Amino acid sequence: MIVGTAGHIDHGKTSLVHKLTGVDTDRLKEEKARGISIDLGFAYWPRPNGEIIGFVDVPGHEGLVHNMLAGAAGIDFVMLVIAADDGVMPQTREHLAIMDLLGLQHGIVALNKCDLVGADRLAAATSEIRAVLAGTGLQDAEILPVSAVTGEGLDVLAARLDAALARPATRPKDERFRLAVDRSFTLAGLGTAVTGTVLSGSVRVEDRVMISPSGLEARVRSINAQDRPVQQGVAGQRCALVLSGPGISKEAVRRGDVVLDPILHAPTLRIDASLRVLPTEPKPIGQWFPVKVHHAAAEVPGRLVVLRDEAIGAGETEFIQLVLERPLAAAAGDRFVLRDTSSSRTVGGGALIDLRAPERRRRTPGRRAELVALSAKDPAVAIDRVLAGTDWIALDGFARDRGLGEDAMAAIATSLVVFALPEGRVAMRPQTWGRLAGNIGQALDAFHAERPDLPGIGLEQLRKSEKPALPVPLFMAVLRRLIEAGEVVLDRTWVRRPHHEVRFSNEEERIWALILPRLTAEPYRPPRVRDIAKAMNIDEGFVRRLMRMATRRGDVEEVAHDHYFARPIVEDMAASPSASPRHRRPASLRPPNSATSWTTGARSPSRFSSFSISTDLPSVAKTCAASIRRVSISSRPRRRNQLAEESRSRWGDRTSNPGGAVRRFQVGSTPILLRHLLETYPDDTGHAGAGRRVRICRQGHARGRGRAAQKAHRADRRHRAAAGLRLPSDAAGSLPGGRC
Ligand SMILES: Nc1nc2c(ncn2[C@@H]2O[C@H](COP(=O)(O)OP(=O)(O)O)[C@@H](O)[C@H]2O)c(=O)[nH]1
Ligand SMILES: [Mg+2]
Repeated sequence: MIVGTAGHIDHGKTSLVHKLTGVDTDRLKEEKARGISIDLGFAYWPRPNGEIIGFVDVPGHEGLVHNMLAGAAGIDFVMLVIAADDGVMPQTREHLAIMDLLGLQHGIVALNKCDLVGADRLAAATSEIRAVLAGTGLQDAEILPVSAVTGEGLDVLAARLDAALARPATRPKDERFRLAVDRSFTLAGLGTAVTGTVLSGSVRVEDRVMISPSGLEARVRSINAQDRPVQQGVAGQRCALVLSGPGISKEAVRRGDVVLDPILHAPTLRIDASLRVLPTEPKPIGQWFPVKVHHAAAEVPGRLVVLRDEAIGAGETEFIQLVLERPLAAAAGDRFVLRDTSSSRTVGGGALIDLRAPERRRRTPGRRAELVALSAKDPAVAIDRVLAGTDWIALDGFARDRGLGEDAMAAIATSLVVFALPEGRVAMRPQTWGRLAGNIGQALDAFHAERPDLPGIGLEQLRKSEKPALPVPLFMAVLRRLIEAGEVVLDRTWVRRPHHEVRFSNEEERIWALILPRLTAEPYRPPRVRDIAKAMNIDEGFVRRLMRMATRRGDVEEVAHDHYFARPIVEDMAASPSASPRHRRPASLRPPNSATSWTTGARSPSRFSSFSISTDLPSVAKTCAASIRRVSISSRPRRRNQLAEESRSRWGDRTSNPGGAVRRFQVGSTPILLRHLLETYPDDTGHAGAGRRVRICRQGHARGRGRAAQKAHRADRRHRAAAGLRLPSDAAGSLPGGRC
């Protein structure tokens, strides 16, 4: 347990701690010389039950409230010291207000110097104090007459502190480690030591920790808790940690820093909070009010955005956004205190609510409802309330910002539907999941009914059919779950019901029966789409649509743009033996010049694979398999010094490619295409293939298409990546603002 003193200067805080513990907490030279406390003082007091009470003795001077605030973080019990002769003084009120803003509800009033006053004055002081305590967290605190000089009442004070020590701890279990640093120094032969109050969780020797907001990593070499060497320090103790790590020094870790579990390191500059303005504030608090934000042992300048139109009057409580000048390592639910920029008065304080506060749309009714939901202290309640207003919540971000451990989070997640995304887990209510799944099913059924000619609905179109649309990664996770359940099928970038297949209408079937003979009439030189449309005097677009549907049915193959071959012809070409004996030798490929894994196409940042073909083109093509969309092939063997030039120039550009003429082809079926190419365009040497250079543009590469097509194509790539179909490192979508 940590007891924090509070009260006006010279009322005897330091004397009382000294008398109780035997420790003079005024340790600085200047403090001794001037007889006043300047910085925080610490004393440890072993009790008969074996536990140790830690005292944080704060300075009472009005100019040193910032030091007092640094010490007040993490205390469990307040000892408000008021001199009976002086009675309530300005810093009595200010310290009391601060303790109240920090949410402290346990404490005692030590009515000190009772040796100096008579019974009347004592009674008057007591009633004056009672009036001041009214309405604060300490309103029921006992007022105990004591004297640090005569020792009167000190045994009762000690008994009250022991009773407080016996009170069961109310700190939540399973929180992650955070320690608010109030001092750092060098211990000769040991290294850098930091001291502070453990705000939550626990730390063990050898633990890896992080200094936030700086992000320095460190290892805990040893721990002293309440002034004794231990293996583990826990919440509610004052600890000294000896840290080691690159960059760790007494200058690098300072008062205001937080030593924490590395998972919690996510400092923030913008926090939504609830603010109670003290009744003593002279003017209403308006927009962009400059303040000093005190949180734990940190003090950060910032501005205040009032999340409503009117200013906040004295005594009022309202949601605000803190816009900080320096990042803060905080947790949602932490208390803060605001002081004016000249540090002359305490303005108010409250609790932090959302560490990832939005910059836009921060004053909407929806956002307000979210803040109300998030203000719930119990994380399970907060999540439940948030999910009553929105479809989903980013679970890991929520847990991190509240400092929750894995067990606490797992307990909450049991009643929710959880999706594991690369960005972290996302949770939704079971009924939301049911609704989303139902909507997707309905959208698909409606789409199939309306467009039976299409293989399915595009991913992006399906995603946007839900209002508001889910972020891409979450949508893909939802879809994946539906795929696993057999509800839907993902066919490249189309989503369909498992039973759906492309069907021709009777009219389409009739026309197709007239088109097909035209393709097979001249099997190796079939007419193009436009030729067919002209010859039959029908719409070109209609013919193209039929061709595409027929491709999906497997009737034809698109070998070049608008150039469809009947499928049996294509297969026949693929099966026929090569003319030249050279073709039968196994293919040997030079390693692609830039691509690292062109065969899988999964990891290479390069969009191309290029290689030289020495012999057997069809088998090369088989290796490349179906992932090829387009192939360029040079008409001459490449020379050695061409490689560099080629990599600089755009491949396929006749003028810039010194290797000679290059032709590009739209590829439907690669083996056939390559054979077709070589037969149609024999090279200069007469060899079909040897030494020629082939550049393969993998499936999914959008080069050469229109802008809109490229954009759609990139979206599809993202979808596929998110679906786990392919995972190029650059393709994963991200959640907006990290808030998911
Ligand atoms: N007569 C009397 N003097 C006291 C008592 N407690 C403290 N003092 C004196 O008051 C002065 C200020 O005490 P100190 O503990 O430094 O006050 P702080 O500023 O609240 O820490 C010192 O000169 C003390 O000797 C008390 O109970 N009785
Ligand atoms: Mg003092």
